[in-house]
Amino acid sequence: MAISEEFVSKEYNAKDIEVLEGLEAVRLRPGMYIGTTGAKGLHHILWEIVDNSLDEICNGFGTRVDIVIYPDGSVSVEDDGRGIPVDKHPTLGISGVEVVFTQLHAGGKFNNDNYTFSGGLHGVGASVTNALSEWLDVTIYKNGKVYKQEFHSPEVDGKVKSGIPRTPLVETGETTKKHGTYVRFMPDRRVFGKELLSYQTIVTHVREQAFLNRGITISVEDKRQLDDDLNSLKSVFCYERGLSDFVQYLNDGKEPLFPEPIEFEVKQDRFFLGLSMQHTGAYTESIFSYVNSIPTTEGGTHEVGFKSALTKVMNDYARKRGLLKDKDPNLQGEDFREGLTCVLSIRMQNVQFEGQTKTKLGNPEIRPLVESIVMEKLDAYLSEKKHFDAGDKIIEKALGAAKVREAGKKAKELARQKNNANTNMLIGKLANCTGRKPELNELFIVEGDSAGGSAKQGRDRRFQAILPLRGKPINAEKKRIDQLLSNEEICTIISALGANFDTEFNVNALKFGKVIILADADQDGAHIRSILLTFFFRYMKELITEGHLYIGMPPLYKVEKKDVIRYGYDDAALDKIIEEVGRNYKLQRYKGLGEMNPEQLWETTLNPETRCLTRVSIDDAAAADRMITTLMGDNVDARKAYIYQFANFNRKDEIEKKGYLNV
Ligand code: TTJ
Repeated sequence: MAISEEFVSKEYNAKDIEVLEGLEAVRLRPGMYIGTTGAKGLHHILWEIVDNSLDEICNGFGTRVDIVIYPDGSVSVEDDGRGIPVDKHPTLGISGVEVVFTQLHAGGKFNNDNYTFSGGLHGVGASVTNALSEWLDVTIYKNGKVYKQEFHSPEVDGKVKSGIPRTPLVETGETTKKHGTYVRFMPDRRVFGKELLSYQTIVTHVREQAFLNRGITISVEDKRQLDDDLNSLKSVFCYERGLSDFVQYLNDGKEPLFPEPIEFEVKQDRFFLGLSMQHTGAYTESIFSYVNSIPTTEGGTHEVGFKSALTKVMNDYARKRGLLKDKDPNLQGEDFREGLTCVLSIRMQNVQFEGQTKTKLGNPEIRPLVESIVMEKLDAYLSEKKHFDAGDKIIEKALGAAKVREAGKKAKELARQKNNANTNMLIGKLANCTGRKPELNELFIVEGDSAGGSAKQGRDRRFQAILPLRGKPINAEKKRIDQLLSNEEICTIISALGANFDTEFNVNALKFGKVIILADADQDGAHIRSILLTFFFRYMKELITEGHLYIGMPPLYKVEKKDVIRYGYDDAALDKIIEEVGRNYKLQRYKGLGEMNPEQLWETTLNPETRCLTRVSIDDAAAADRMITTLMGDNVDARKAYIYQFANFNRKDEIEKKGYLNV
């Protein structure tokens, strides 16, 4: 558009000053608004846009949301809602469209009167997406007309003006019936580097949203990926039964104890609750809770209310049905949750999030509210004769769980005694260090005996201990605690750390200040890393929250030329090294840790002066846990791919900072 330069300089100057300051703050500190400028942040700016469309559709003003990824790296979101308001905002004096895309936190000012519940409550608004985009175009179909406006982030005098209008909002045509909003934007490479949108990540997120919002249709199309007929990769999600479809998806591959999930929905003026649950033969509980479509991974008052209602109603039911006798004690809450898959979704106003990852609902009034609703609805459900089969199956499962709980207690007690009395035997494999200051000591958990052997020889034994792992440790997610404790690798780790586990975990008793997971950079290694992360996340959380858990990063390549040796940690780093050393070099590709001799392992991976370590954050661990447990269903390939991607996530971040290592 030819008008743009003049337009920007003349008409928009004055009133945009404060706006620009707002969006420039986002540019200066993207992390404050979207967490990271890695893959997560990049997707976050897409969710900001998608959330707006979902809000509109979920409030009944449309039926579908379509997402398209283009070969140039841009992405579009379109809905068939009412269209963003185009008239002038009464106090700000600019169009509604401009408010949405240029005013920080416009969501709050703008949406609350229009919607009872807003999914984007956690969101920072579409203006943040605009601020972090090279360009953003919006088209609105409304009142029989088509409107367009463009924004961009040009560099002026060496400074980025972020998210300024490139054109005013203009009426460009007519339309008969079409209504809705279309937004396409280009995430800014100056912010996100070479990071790319992931079709798989978008599909997983969108599928979850489609489960949570029954009946709406969301599609994702990736025009970067074409099949032989030149059709792009595409998925469409629409679930008529919503939460129950979600539960059945989660239970895919498990054995449900009764055919139809138990489900109910309640709307009370400004509050909504939806619940679906079904037990399977599994031993773990999988409760997925959401507030305004945001996953509450750490639980909170709504989950507490649900759990206590479940315990009360089921004990009551068991007595009514004669499955518990007067003399029998009540079953415990955890008994009723063995093998439970449950999705709890509430919508409410004035949400307070708490917890380490701000994914725990804090509102105290919600606990009794959810408890009373679930008690009433679950009781009513189970009082129908046709549901006795489901009810009885749950009781039967809980009675079994109670028995195992007693057995588990004994196993745990036994393990504890073993840990205390027999530590030396159990940690026979551990090559301990000699240092007496736990906070300075490091424990390397190393994949494979041969790498373990090299590490034992290559380490500095004054402060580095090595624990080689033989096979794959048992997946903590899949097993009961007594089975977990019969796994030698798990017991060895618990003993070596010397700080007990589960509710008795005592971070102050740790024998090592740093616990470093060292696995190969292949899929097997990634799997082992994620199993260990899941175990630590579930049974030794403070190890992560207090910053003691690390991932070690062995190099993939060694380049040797005369007496110069350099190590590359990924392909890009290798290219760079080769460019720098010139011709006639010797290249070695490490397939695994086991291929390195003790000196090499010391130089690249053990030596604190030269190694690359990444501290595991609770966010990483929670994401691993969530992904491993759930959203992949029984799609083994997707699960593997995701685990691999996740497990390398740390690696990638670190490599960006460091690239390669010189010794
Ligand atoms: C707000 O209340 C009046 C009628 O329009 C409502 C609204 O803003 N609807 C709306 C916003 N529908 N879709 C959007 C939207 C869609 C995308 C793709 C991006 C953004 C920022 C908003």
